[in-house]
Amino acid sequence: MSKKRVLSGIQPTSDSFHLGNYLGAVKQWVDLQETHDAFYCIVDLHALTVETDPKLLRKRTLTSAAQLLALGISPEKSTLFVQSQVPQHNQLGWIMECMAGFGEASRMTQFKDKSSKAGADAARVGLFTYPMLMAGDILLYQTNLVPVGEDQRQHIELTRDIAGRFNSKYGETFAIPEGFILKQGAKIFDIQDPTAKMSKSSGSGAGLIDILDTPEVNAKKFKSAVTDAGREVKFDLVEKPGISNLLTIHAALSGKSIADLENEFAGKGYGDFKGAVAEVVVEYFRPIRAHALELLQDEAHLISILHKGSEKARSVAQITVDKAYKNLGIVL
Ligand code: ATP
Ligand code: LTN
Repeated sequence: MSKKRVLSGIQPTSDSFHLGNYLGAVKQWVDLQETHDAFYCIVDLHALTVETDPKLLRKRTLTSAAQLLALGISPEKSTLFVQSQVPQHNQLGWIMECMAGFGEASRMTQFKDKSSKAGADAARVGLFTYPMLMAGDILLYQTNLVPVGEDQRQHIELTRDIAGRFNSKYGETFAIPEGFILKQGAKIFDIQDPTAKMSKSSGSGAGLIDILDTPEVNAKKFKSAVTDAGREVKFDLVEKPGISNLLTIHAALSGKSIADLENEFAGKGYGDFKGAVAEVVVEYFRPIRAHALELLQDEAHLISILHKGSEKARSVAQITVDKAYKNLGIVL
C-alpha cells in the first residue's frame, strides 16, 4: 500500500524558530517522515503578508532550511522545498479564494488578531487571503495529514470545508486532509506570560526561547521564567500555568512522563526545577544549533537541496492543478 501523504509549512519570519515551532510542529514533521510520504515547505509567500525586508527574507529562508535539516528533516526521506519555487501554489491559491466565502474567511481568528495589531486599514489584503493560500498548499499534494500547532486548527477546518465543497460541486478532486495536532505540546506558552502563546511576532523577548540563541541566553531565560503560587511542581493548567508549561517542555524533550517529573521534583523547589528545565533544553539544542550554523556556511549546498525538493514538488503539484482546472471546465 502506498504511504499516506503529509504536508506542512513554516514561515521564514524570524532569525530562529522558537521552542513552540519545534514542539508544536517540526518535531512531528521529523517523526512523520519515517512513516509517511512527507512534503515540507518554507512558506515565503505567506511571509509577504506582513512588512518584510528583502535581505532578511532571503537570510531567514536559508536559516529556516538549515534549521529544518539540523532538526532532523532528511532530504532523502522528505521533499523539502520553498513555496515560491512552486508556482502551482499561486495557481491553486487563486482557485481557493474563488471557492471560499467572504463570511467564512472573515471568521478566521488569526486574521482578526494580526490585523487588529496593525490596525484593520493597515493590514494587507494578503493577510486576509492567507488561509486560502494555505488551503491551496495543503490540497495541491492530495495531503492526508497536516502536522501543526493548535493555532492552525481553524485553518485546517477551512481547508477541509473548501475541499469537501469543491469535490461535491465539481467532482472528486482533492483528498480531505486531517490536522495532526498533539494533545500535549500543541500550544507552548510564553515563559514570562503563560497565558500567551509563545510567538515570533508578539510577546516579550524574555519569554520567547529561540532555538538558535546561545545556551547562555536560553539558560538565563529559563532560570527567570515566571512561576505560580505555591511551591509544588505539579501539572495544573488553571492554578499553575507557568509550571505546567515548563513540565510540558521538559517532558517533550527528555522523553519523561509528566507524572515521573512530578515525582522527581516532589519536595524540591521551583528554583531546582527551572534549573533542570534549562539544562534539558540547552543540551537538547546545543548540537542542533551548531549543526545549523555549520550548514549556513554553505549557501550553495542549501539552495541545491531546496531546488531539488522544489522540482519534485512541482511535478506532484501540477497533477492536482490539471485535475482541478479540468473539473472546473478550464480548457487545457
Ligand atoms: P507567529 O506567532 O508570529 O504567528 P509562529 O511562531 O506561529 O508565528 P509559524 O511559522 O506561523 O510561526 O508557525 C509554524 C508552526 O509552529 C505552526 O504549525 C504553528 O502552529 C506552530 N506554532 C507556533 N507557535 C506555537 C506555539 N507557541 N506552540 C505550539 N506550536 C506553535
Ligand atoms: N499558516 C501556517 C503556515 C502554513 C502552513 C501551510 C502550515 C502555510 N501553509 C500548509 C501547514 C500547511 C502557520 O504556521 N502560521
